[in-house]
Amino acid sequence: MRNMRPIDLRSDTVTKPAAAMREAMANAEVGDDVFAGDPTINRLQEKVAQLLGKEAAIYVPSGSMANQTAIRAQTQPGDEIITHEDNHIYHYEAGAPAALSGCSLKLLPGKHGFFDAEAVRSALRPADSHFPQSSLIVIENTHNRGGGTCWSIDAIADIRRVADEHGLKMHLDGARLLNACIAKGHKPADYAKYFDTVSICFSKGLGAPVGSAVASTKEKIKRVHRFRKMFGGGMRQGGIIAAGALYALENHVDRLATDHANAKKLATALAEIPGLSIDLGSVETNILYCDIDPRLGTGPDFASKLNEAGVWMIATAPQRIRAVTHLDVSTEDIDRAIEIVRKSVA
Ligand code: TLP
Repeated sequence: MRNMRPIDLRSDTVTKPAAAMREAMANAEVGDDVFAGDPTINRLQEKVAQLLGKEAAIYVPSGSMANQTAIRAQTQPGDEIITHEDNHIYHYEAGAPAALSGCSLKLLPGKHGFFDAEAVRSALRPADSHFPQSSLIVIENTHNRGGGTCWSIDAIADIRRVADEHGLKMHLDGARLLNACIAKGHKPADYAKYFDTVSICFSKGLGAPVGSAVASTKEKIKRVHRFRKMFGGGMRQGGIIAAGALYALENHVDRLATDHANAKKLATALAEIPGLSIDLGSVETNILYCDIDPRLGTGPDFASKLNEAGVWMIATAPQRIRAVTHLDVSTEDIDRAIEIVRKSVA
């Protein structure tokens, strides 16, 4: 295995720009984006706003900054954000809602990253000065720790009704929204219309090297712009990287279906290996979680064994590993990965 290229399934963030994307980046027209003068960033922002059916969009350096600027723009210190206990904003953003916006989180349980309108209703704080003020609901779609699962539009619409009754705003962490759209046959705007702010990432399944965007009304994007500056995310000749994002939007959306088929193929084969269990029903897009029987060691042990054998996955819990498919992993790589996992277990 030593001389073979490792199959990197740690995340869809690991993709590297290929020649055509690099060429688009090298040829990008640029300007100073802090003065709104970068034509490539402006073009990207218009395209994202249109895709999501919103008035405006803003390019930001990362998915975390997209979420955190959207949160800061729609909350006050002392507010409470209603979200799922497995959401990225809670697990993987370094405590940012508390640190950057002064907000606490009301965490809802639920299978696969989902919760319903009734759970939101019960989580709402009474209008009493003792309590934090419930002001924002954050939904993640696809849901990363839920297994790349896709929210139903009906469930979102029900939650929106509760939000409207009580004057709450809604943010969509759509880092992988386009995966959900490809899997479910929805348009991005079909989901986005229920949210005040929506983020999407270009550096996950879409395969661009850097960047995310937030879309909303013009007024709200002005606020997000202010917080992007405050959080240190103002960029100058960012058109170089925005060109990679534009290229990804133009060329890498429909091919997400291949990543989904590869994830399904991998999941189906791994589920047959004794000692590995996978909830196959939850594998709707490009992410799969695999529970490891303790007889095979812990999740981290098993991941490091696979790592040495040339298949890179990450442990996300003591007995759980994650694999994510993406455009730098072919169907042949998946076949090879399956063989390597089989041998490692044997
Ligand atoms: N997710 C990464 C890690 O941070 C866990 C991954 O490998 O999956 N929202 C969601 C749903 C995400 O999955 C991620 C990244 C982000 C936001 C943050 O994006 P970045 O890494 O660009 O800040």
